[in-house]
Amino acid sequence: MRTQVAIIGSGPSGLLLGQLLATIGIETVILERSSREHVLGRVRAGVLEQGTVDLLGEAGVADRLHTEGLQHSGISLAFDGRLHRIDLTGLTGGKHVTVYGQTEVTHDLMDKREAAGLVTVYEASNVAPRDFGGASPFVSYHKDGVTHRIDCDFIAGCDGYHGISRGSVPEGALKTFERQYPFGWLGVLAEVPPVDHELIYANHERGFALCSMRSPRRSRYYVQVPADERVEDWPDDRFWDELRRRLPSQTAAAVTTGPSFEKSIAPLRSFVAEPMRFGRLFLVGDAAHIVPPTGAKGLNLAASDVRYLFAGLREFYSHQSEAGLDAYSAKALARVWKAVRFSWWMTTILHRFPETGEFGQRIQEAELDYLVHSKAASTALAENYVGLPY
Ligand code: FAS
Ligand code: PHB
Repeated sequence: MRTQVAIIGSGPSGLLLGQLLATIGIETVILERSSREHVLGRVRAGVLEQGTVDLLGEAGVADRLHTEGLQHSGISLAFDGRLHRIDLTGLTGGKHVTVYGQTEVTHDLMDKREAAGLVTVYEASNVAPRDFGGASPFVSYHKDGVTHRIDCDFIAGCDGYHGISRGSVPEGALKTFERQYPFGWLGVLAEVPPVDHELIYANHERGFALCSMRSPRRSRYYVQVPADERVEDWPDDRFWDELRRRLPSQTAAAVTTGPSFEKSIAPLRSFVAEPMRFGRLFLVGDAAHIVPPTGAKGLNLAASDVRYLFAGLREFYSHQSEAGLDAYSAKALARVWKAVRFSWWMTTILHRFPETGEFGQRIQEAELDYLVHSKAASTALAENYVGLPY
């Protein structure tokens, strides 16, 4: 088989790149190691920057997003027993974010791809990018007991943090940067109305909590837990009690509880791999970088990588120029590192770090107090949260 761009991974990165390329007639094949159901069963991000919404529109998959997505003009920080609202829209000259689950984004992209009859090979095993150092790369994979080969012009490694693409890069060609956090996020989904019309990020001596949502009827909540915590030790009652203990009393009293239908623990880490291009292989999204979800940047960074790579591929196929492809890694990394910094900063001011002791606690309190009483500081948070320019 031959295609123009072989895409490894059917998450948001791979699907969005495939859809954008389809809009300009570039052929792709997506190779996914899991089943379609497994990919759709993952519950992850919830907040989209305007740039991500615009890119989904360019890909022709924003109809449901525009009718079901929730536009938010602010977030609240909870500390010292009260809520402090950050006016995202007022501080950024009219920008906002849209709350729309990654699961829905993935669903919309899959539906569009299938409607166009584009090829996604699910449950492909032993997927391997090959000969990407030269001009004739290919991808091999196993399916139904047969080894297959797809010759292509380019390979997009959209296979996430645990994928094969980054691991296929020659030894020594890659530099990585990592910070592990000593905690994770225990998240639940429940068919109950959200506690507030906007998101609430809570700093509390017992630990961080986040009140988010998926719709006016479906809530998404998180509490910080130790990195080695087990989800089976958290029955619903324990979760709801802990969440309410970390919120201001009025907010806690307004929480509607109910049975969770999804409950999982996500580890938190900051990770960047440099560079993001190796000949004809490009790393995209979580394959190249991971951020703690505190800044709601993971999915949005994947979208900005896709934007840059799509522009480079469009220039190559339309004008036989490699300038955009040559610039991809530096351009993507410049935006990645700003989002990594913001996500690290949001994580450090909102989570409990026992090892920093009383001094660290006082520094956090001073940072939060300054943040909500300084227009300059609030503006800096707001412009990063809604998304920096591309
Ligand atoms: P993905 O990991 O989504 O997709 C990669 C795909 O490649 C997967 O379908 C995988 O099955 C496939 N794959 C892997 N190895 C393969 C191989 N060898 N061959 C073929 N296919 C292979 N971001 C936020 O903004 N907010 C959040 O709250 C948030 N929560 C998260 C919780 C968890 C547990 C995780 C892991 C991430 C979370 N993220 C969050 C970040 C997340 O949304 C990612 O940024 C987003 O999924 C990135 O999309 P992709 O780059 O497509 O990677
Ligand atoms: C979510 O709704 O899943 C969500 C929202 C904001 C974040 C992280 C996760 O910062």
